[in-house]
Amino acid sequence: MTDIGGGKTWATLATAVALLAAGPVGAQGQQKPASVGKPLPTVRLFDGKTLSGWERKAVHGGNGGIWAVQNGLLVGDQEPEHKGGLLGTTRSFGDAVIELEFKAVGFPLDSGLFLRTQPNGNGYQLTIDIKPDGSVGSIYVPSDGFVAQDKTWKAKYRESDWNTLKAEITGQPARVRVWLNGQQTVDFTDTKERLPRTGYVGLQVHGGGGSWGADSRIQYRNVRVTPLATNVAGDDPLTSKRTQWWRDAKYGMFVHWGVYAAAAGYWDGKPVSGAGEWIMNTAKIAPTAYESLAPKFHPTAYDARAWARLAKDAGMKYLVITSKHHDGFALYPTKVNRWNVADATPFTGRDPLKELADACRAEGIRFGLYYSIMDWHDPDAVRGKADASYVPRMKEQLREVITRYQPSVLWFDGEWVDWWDEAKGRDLEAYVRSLKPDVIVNNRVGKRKLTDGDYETPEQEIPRAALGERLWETCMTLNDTWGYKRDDNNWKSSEGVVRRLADIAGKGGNFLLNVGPDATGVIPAESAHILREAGAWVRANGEAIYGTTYAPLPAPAWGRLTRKGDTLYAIVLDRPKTPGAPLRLEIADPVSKASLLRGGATVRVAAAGPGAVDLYLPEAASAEPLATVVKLTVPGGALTPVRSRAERTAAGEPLPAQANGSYALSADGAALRGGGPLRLEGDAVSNIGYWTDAKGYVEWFVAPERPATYAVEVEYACEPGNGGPFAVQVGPATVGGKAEPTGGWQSYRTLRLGTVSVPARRHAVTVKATGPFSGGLMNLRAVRLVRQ
Ligand code: FHN
Repeated sequence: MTDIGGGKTWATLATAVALLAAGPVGAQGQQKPASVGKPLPTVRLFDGKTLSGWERKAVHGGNGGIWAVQNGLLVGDQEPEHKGGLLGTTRSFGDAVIELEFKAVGFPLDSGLFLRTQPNGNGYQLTIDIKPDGSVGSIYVPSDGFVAQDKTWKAKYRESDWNTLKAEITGQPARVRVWLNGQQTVDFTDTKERLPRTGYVGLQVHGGGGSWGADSRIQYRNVRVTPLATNVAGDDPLTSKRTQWWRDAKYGMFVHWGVYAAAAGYWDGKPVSGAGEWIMNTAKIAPTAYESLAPKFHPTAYDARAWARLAKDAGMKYLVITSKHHDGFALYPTKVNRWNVADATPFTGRDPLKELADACRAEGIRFGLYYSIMDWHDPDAVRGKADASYVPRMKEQLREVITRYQPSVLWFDGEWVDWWDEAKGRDLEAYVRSLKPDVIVNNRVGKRKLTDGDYETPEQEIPRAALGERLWETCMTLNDTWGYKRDDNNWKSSEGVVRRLADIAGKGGNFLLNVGPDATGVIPAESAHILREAGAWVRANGEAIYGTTYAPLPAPAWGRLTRKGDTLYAIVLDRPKTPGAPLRLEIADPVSKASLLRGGATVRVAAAGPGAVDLYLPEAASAEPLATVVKLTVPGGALTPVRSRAERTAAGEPLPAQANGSYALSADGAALRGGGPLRLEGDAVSNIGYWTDAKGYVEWFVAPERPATYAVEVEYACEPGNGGPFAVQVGPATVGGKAEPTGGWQSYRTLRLGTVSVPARRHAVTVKATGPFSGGLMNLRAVRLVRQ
């Protein structure tokens, strides 16, 4: 928290004051009153007994301040050397009303309330200060110094007595209103839109000033937050009954089917690159020419029941099929135009969507529909014409499919066209919800804003970590195309499917995995085989997937963790190479019992130092083909968050060793240094890529308790024509190597570089280029320090 020192801060203060001069900010119509959403159930942030739901945030050079529960009160104090800190909620909030009571016991050095705070403390947040001069009110955003400060605002709080503070923050740009003891003291709008849409709520105890030991405590009680609905549905998708089935389902089938299947990736007898369903665009085919595909779309082998049964066998709980893709072809008999299966193809008298909707219901699979806003076939689906003619036609088609097939999910796409905007998105969302209030809608109904629809839609990738405050679903192809292409046989393996599902479930997301049936109506045999093979595992271990969410624990290198109440599921994707060797699990809470999910054989749990246990898999575990699930009971269910490896490395903290004293330093725990395009990427397993700048390097920290010698191994991949010399430095010791091509950016191999010996202390471990290299140095997956 910068005191009003820096010039820059002065500048913004000046503007802010100017703003104020205009009287309560906003009176001049600067701020459009944010539409305050419907209040959702109030959440008690402080239960009067524990600090569950809170974690100390290392900001302002402190480690979070000293926080304790005393006689039902939340008491904050600064650390020695006047280091201040923040106690933040583990959950993030968007639009909300925060209410609390505070009492300044001694001489609180600048305490206060933080809103929309970013996990890493970087970036903007909003601070409502409780100042030593007894005033509450100055609002400021870091690095801009004081945004606004004016005497009229500085309502005085009652010293050594309880005060009520209420803050409401809504919209983007954010509008903030604050009441002290019922009197409004602030009405501020972040016109520069610096504040993010969401962030955690923080209670601050500020360091500096006053001599340590002087009573600088602040007491809080009755701390609660009432989230305000920001979505059209007017509820909180994270917790509402409306989304419960979807959150529990975790795994669904995506179906891309249409006349492009008749092209199968070819036009004029020539293969066309890119995704099959994009052939009209990629091959620049005019609508009239493209219509020649329709007569070839005659799916006589179409068996909707078989599709629904395959989804079931795969362990999938819902299915989303393309009712209309970008080519505008409607896979159902629409009355809106003749470019549909009934009027344009020989597949007359049948309604593929009706048959599939019925089949899904018969198999207990939830039915959903994909609909493309972009439409290459409709001449009015362009800027300037769409609003008047195309959008009404689109709405009519949506009315048709919603009323006829009652989809549980509407999966919009193609929203990136320049004639579509947020307002149209909210209008369309309100329209489809008026037709089916409980429908679940993805964020592509609008412009993928955090307030659009119910969930995020990462495509062909898996987020690095749980998104926490937002539902999400990764959609992915089984090969490299969504629509059928007869030559695309780059299939993922069933093991790859299970690993991705475990990774996604371990981050609290859903997985929508695609099939592209051919023009006869048959789902490619390879797809069916992979889904069934993975499905055997999913159905046998479903308890560890369905109805679970993520655990606030670092994902182990050997697997993924899901959680349901006080049960933790450890999905072991890589069993120990050395028989009988344990698996190290970082967890701060006691594990009362552990067993194999399948068969129930006991798993021995041994303490492994502070914040970790070792799991010893019984023989029976090796019977599992794809992955083994260990079911652990953590009494009380309140898992103490353990920070991720990346967070600890970012804080310069050493990562824990494995049971055998070795270190597995994975890409997702590294700090990326030196700037440049270096980045973390990859889907099921992360790697560091885009290593094209020699200044870029990666770093971790280790701290062996005794002097140690390690064999250094590097797991990397390198495309022909790339690569070069590099070195791994472990504290004072360095070993060098050369990243030779490995056959491709996804063909990983392990390179043994030699051994290093280091004393018992904290060491930085870095990987740096040591000479010129062509293209990219390597894709780095992990560095292993194998204890000798
Ligand atoms: O362009 C489409 C693509 O064809 C496919 O439908 C995917 C599925 O999520 N969505 C779009 C690309 O983002």
